[in-house]
Amino acid sequence: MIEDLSNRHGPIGDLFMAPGTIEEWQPYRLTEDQIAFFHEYGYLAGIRVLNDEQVEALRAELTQLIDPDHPGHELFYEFHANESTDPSTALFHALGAWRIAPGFHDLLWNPAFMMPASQILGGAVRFWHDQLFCKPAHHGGVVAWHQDYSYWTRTQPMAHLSCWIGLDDSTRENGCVHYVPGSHRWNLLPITGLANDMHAIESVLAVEQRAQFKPVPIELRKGECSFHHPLMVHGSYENLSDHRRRGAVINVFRDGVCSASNDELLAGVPPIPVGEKMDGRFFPLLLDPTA
Ligand SMILES: O=C(O)CCC(=O)C(=O)O
Repeated sequence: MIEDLSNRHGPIGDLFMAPGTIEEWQPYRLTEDQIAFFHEYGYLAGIRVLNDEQVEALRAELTQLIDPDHPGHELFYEFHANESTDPSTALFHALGAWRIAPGFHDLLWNPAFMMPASQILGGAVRFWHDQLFCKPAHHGGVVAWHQDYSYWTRTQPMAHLSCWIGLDDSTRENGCVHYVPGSHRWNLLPITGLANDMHAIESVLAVEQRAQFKPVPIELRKGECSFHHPLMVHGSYENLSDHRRRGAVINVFRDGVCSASNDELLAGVPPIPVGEKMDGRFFPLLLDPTA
């Protein structure tokens, strides 16, 4: 067994530099227009958060993490070598890499992620969980249309944010994420499945929502990210191309979000009673812009 990095609430290595002064934070700040775009459409894309060296370091860790014999494997909250029930397509999906690999751990404290996240959330940023989504070339599976918050109602109020980070160039051909602009203003939709029927969500859409369902592809260069609102309807099509598509996701919420369940919130994590604030070893505060 390896060290469980959830005990470490700060960067371990030097993959990401920690700004020391207000001036050093400036390059990471979003503009007012970018923040306004997020609130208008429910997403913001094309923000660079990794350089090539950081991408390479995370790719190398990912290659090892995918192996179920990895010595830290037991620390994943969830691990689906193939979340698709159709064995002819493959979607690797796992939660909890931050506990196992130093690069994915330190990624949470990446200033290029933390600053935009605090600006969009309008407050201090607390970690919820991470995710890995990987599609191989030629037979990569879909991520069906869904809203993230439909999986997260055990944490309230809804003040959450997702950041999808490309570890490969992601394109229409290799199954990039698509967003339905404006869907962050819709009601909370029920879970209709994550990895099989791309269009299962249609069965729960109102007539007006069907009319407004105009997805846009979010093509990103490796090292770029997109942020999306917890009600944003999003998904990604299969990958039949010659190029694999790997992505890492960081899910956070504004500090102050509470537990809404007395059950385990993530597999193996001690429960937090209903109404108590999410914090402690598994939910570190990443950035408090007022501190
Ligand atoms: O990687 C994908 O295709 C889907 C990612 C996703 O569902 C998410 O970031 O919430």
